[in-house]
Amino acid sequence: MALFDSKVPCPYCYTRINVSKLAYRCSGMKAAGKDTCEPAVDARRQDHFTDGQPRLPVITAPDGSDLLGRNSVECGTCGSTQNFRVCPECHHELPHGFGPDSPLFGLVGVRGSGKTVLLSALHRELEGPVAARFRGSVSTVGQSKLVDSFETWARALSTGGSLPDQTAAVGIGRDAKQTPAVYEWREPRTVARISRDRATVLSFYDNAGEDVSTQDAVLSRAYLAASSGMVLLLDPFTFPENLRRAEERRVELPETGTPESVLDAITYLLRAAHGVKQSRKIKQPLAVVITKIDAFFDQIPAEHPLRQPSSTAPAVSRAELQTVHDHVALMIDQWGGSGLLRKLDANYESFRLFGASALGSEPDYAARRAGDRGFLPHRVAEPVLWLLAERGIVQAVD
Ligand SMILES: Nc1nc2c(ncn2[C@@H]2O[C@H](COP(=O)(O)OP(=O)(O)O)[C@@H](O)[C@H]2O)c(=O)[nH]1
Ligand SMILES: [Mg+2]
Ligand SMILES: [Zn+2]
Ligand SMILES: [Zn+2]
Repeated sequence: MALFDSKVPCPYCYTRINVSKLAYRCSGMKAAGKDTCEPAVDARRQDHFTDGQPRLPVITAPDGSDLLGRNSVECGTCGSTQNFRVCPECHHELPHGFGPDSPLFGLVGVRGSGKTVLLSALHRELEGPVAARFRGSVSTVGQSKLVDSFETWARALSTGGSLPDQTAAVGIGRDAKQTPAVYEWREPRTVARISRDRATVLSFYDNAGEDVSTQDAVLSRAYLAASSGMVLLLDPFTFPENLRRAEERRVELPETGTPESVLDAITYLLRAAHGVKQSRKIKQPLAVVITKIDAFFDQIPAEHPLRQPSSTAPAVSRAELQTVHDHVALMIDQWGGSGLLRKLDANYESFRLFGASALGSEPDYAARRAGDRGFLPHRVAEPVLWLLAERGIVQAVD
C-alpha cells in the first residue's frame, strides 16, 4: 500500500525514512536456550547525538546491515521477538504513534530571541494545562537531556533563579549534538465510529536557527525541510523603534540582525528546503511569535485577549486568533516593521502573528534574574495550538 511506503521525517535526525522499513533494537528478552545480547556503544547514536551510552544491539542481517521491516523482526542472536522500532539512520527509538501520517512541527529563533526560556515554559504548559484543556495527552518520548534541562530551568526560574547563560548554551550546541526534545501529542478521536489514537510529533531542538549563516545551517535546513509547520520567534527589542527601550532597560542585544533579516534568512532556507519557486508562496504554516510581550503590555489594552490568560475551552477560537493577529500586526507596524509584514504576505500562504511571554513579567536583564513575580508563562502554547488546528488535529471554532 502506498501509505506504508511513504517517507516521514525522523523526529530526531530529520532524515526521511520509510515507515515500513524500520530498524529494531533488541529488547533483550531472549528465547530459552539462546545466547544473551550484550549492551555496546551504538556507532550511529554516537555519530548523530554524541551519545556513547551502551545499549542492546540493533538487529542485523547476516551481511551486517540492519535488518529492516514494518513489524518487529526477530533477533538472530538471542531470539527475542518483541523488539523496539528505531530510526534506520540515527538509531533513536521512535515515538509509539510514529507513522505515515505523523506531521512534525518545529520552532526556530535567533540567539537571544527567548528559545530556551520559552521551550521550558512550553514544556510545562503542554504537559499540564494544554493536555487537560484538550483532554489529550502530551508526553515526552524517551530520555532527553534537553527535556531535563527545560525542567531544571523551569524550577530555577520559579524560585527566582538565574536566566540561562547564552555562551554556555551555545557551547553545548556546538560541541555536542543534542537530541531534540520530542513530544507526542495524542488525542482520542473517533474516525468512522472507530475510535483510534492519532499521534502528532513535536520536535524541538534548542538552538535551531541560532546562526542561520554558519554550520548550524546544515541541521537547520534538514529541520526546516522535515517540518510541516514552524514557529518563528522574534525578539520585540530588535525592531528599529524599540532599540531605545532596549537600551533604557539594559537589554543585551546580540548581533543577530533585524527581525526582517531574520525572516529573510528563514524564508530563504524554507524555500530551498521545500523547493518552492520564487513565484510561489511557501505552503507550510508559519506562526510568528513576538516573545517577551510582557515588556510591551503598555501598548495593549488591558481587556484585549493578548493580555488575558489562555482560554480553557477545548477548541481554538478563530475570532481570538484574528484579534491577536491584528493587534500584533499593528504593534509591529508601529515598531518600524512594516517591511516584515509585507514579506510575510509575499512569501507565505498561511501565517499568523502571536504575542507570548515565557516569564510573564520583565526580568532584571542585566543581572540575568527573573523578576519578583517569578515564572508565569503567558500564552506560550497558542502558536503550537494554531498549527495543530491547521492540520485538523485540534478543533477550531469561529
Ligand atoms: N521580558 C522578557 N524577557 C525575556 C523573556 N524570555 C526571555 N527573556 C530575555 O531574553 C533573554 C534570552 O532568553 P533565552 O531564552 O536565553 O534566549 P535564546 O538565546 O533564544 O535561548 C533572557 O536572558 C531574558 O533577558 C520573557 O518572557 N520576557
Ligand atoms: Mg538558548
Ligand atoms: Zn533518525
Ligand atoms: Zn538480541
